[in-house]
Amino acid sequence: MTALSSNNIATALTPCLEITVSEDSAPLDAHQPLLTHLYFGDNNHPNTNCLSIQTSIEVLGSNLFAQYWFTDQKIQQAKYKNVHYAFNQQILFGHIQLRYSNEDDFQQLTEQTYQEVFECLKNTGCTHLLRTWNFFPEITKITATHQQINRYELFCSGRLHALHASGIDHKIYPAATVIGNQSDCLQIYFLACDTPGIAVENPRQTSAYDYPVTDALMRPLFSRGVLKVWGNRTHFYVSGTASIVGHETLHINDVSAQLNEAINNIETLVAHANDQHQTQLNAQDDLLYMKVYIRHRNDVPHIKQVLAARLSSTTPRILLLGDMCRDDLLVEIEAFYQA
Ligand code: 3EB
Repeated sequence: MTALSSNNIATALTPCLEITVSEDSAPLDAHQPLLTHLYFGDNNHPNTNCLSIQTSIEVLGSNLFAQYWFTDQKIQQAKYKNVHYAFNQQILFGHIQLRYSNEDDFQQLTEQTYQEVFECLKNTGCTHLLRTWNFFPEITKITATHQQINRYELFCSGRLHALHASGIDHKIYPAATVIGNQSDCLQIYFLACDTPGIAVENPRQTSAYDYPVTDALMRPLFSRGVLKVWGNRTHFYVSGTASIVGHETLHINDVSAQLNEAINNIETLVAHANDQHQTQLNAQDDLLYMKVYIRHRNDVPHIKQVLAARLSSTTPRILLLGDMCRDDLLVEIEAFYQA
C-alpha cells in the first residue's frame, strides 16, 4: 500500500486505472470500461470492442502475453490523422504505426509522428504524456539520408523537436521504451492524462536528457520513471533500463551481469522514488510485470537464471526479442509497478 503526502503527489481527483496481465489467449470479460488491450506474440486475438494493439515483436518461449487497462468511466474511440486513440476526459491511450523505408528521413518521420501525437493530446485536453513505447527496425543503423548519425539518434532529434514545438509543458518528460524490432514500421503507443505525473531520476544514472552528447538537439528526452496516482492506487512506470551507470555501458559481452546491473538500477530507482515522494513501493512485491528485451535468443537460459534469482517467482516476466539503442547492450528491462 502507498502513503501519499499531499504536497508531493498530485491530489486532483483522478479516475481509477487498473492493469491486469494475462498469459492466456482468451480475452478477458470486461466488466469495466476497457481503455486498451495490449498484446504480444499472437496476431489472432485482437479485441474489437476496444483499442487493441499488437506489438510487432517476437515473444521468446511463450505464445502470448496480454495486458488489459480498465478504468471506471466510459471510454470512446477516435482517430486524429494517423493516431488511433481511446479516451475520456481524463485518460487517453493512443497508437500510431507508420510504414517507412530506408530512403525516408527518419528524423522527419519521427518529428511528424510526435507532432501528430501532441496535436491529438491538445485537442483532447489530456496534454500530459506519462509513458511512451517506441519500436522500429534497425535501430542503430546509419541510414541513407544522414551520415554518421544512426536511426536512434535521428529518432531522439525528431522527438526533441516535436516536444519543443508542441507548446505543451514538457518539464516532465514521459517514461519511455525505445527498442529495435523486426518490422518495417515505426510503432508508437502512449498513455496520457489531464494532470501531470511526477518524474523520478536515478541517482546511479546520469539523466538521459543530460547525457554528454555532441549535439544537444539529439538529447534523449525521457524520465527514468514516472509516478502517477489513479484513484486509490499508485503506478510507477519505469523506463527501459539497461546496464548503464553514469552514462557508460557496463559489463560488455556479459549478458547476466548486464541484467543484474539493470535490476540494480531499477531497485535504486524505486528506493529513490519512495525517498523523495513518500510512496512505499516494494521493488519485488508491487512489480506487476517485467518486460525483458533480449538481443540474442541464445541468451534466454542465462536471462531466465538471473530472473529466477532476482524476481519473486509469481511475477510475470515476458521475454521479447529486440535490439537496444547501443550496440554494446545485450538486454534492457522495463518495469510496471502498481500499489
Ligand atoms: C538508456 O538508459 C537506454 O530514448 O526514450 C531507454 C529507455 C533508452 C528510453 C529513449 C532510451 C530511451 O539510455 C536507452
